[in-house]
Amino acid sequence: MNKYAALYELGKARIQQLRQLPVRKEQSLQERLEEHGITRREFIKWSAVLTSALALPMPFSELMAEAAEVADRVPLIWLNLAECTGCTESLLRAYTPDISTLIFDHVSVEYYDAIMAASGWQAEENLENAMRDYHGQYLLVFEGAVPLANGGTFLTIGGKAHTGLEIVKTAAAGAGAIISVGTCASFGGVQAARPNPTGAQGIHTVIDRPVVNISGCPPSSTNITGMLMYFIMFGKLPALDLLNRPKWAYGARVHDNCERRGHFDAGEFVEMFGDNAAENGYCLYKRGCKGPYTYNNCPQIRFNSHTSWPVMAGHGCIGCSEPDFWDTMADFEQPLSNQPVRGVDVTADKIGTVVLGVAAVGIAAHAVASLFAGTYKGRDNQK
Ligand code: FSX
Ligand code: SF4
Ligand code: F3S
Repeated sequence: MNKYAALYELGKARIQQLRQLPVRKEQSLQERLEEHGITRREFIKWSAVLTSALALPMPFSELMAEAAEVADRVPLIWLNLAECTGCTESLLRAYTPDISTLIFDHVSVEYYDAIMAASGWQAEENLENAMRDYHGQYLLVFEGAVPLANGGTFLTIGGKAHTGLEIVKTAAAGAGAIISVGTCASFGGVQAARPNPTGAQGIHTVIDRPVVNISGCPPSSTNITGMLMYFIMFGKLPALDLLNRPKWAYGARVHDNCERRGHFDAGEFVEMFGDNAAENGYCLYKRGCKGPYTYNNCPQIRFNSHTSWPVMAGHGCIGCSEPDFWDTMADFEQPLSNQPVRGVDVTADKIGTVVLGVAAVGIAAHAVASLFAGTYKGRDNQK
């Protein structure tokens, strides 16, 4: 059996297993979609798009649709720690709820600090009940970093003043799978920027279990929903890179799929924001774009109901899905010059200042690509 056939069988068995579990939502997904005027056809299209975002062959789109229908059988606990809540905003704040948002609504959210109605003692009780009732089964999502300085007291939550560190450890012990959403939960994020007074760290550093990192500040709603759907569909974690990010989302650089890449290769750069080159959509490398150093699928997936992404909006990528980007990628509007991968700067300057023939530009661009390929070759840890 080839690997896709085996995965398909695994997905089918998992969905069958989920169907046996009690329905947890009054409304079926079908009714929910109809209420928002979303047709079956649009839903099928959504399944196909998410399937291709997960780098799965098209027959899996049928499984994706079925998995979405039984998503209410999977209990989810979402905990907010030290962060700005932008990740939640990225997922839920659409002008009109898109299909991803509605599917997320359909998942059995047992506890979610940022959006639930309960507060205080009642909220704490809800969390304790959910962790007890669904021990070993719940999908646990962390949003935000965990501060470790002063015994973790920079972050205490609720009437019992549990530290973030205590909450992370307790919740992780009973989880079926753990996902860190956002660069803060993945790598510490803005809290961990130098000098990191609260000792903030990514979640995976304080627990002894595998954690999938969906980095980005914030990540796209597709990357968040895609990861949830992958777990619902297969009951296991996807292939990950060395930073524990799913390869389907973080397997290529922003630069590899950027719509301005042709301008980079042709040596056509924006020199100043507002110049003619900017108006013409030229490459933003010289205005500090960190797309060549950043692994994410933003150019294909985009944000805000798939309407735009940073480079499309006219600003360079700031490297928000990479560890320590606040320190290592700044100045955000200047190219890196003293970084380990500075070869790209030299080459781009040459491309920008020397009049080269088409062939020579091609060779230079190829050299840049190879340089990065070489730099990052060691990151993959799974086939
Ligand atoms: Fe961090 Fe997410 Fe940036 Fe904000 O919570 S990844 S600061 S967008 O919201 O964690
Ligand atoms: Fe796109 Fe930035 Fe790469 Fe230019 S440097 S092609 S703007 S990702
Ligand atoms: Fe972040 Fe760069 Fe994408 S800044 S949102 S990784 S384009």
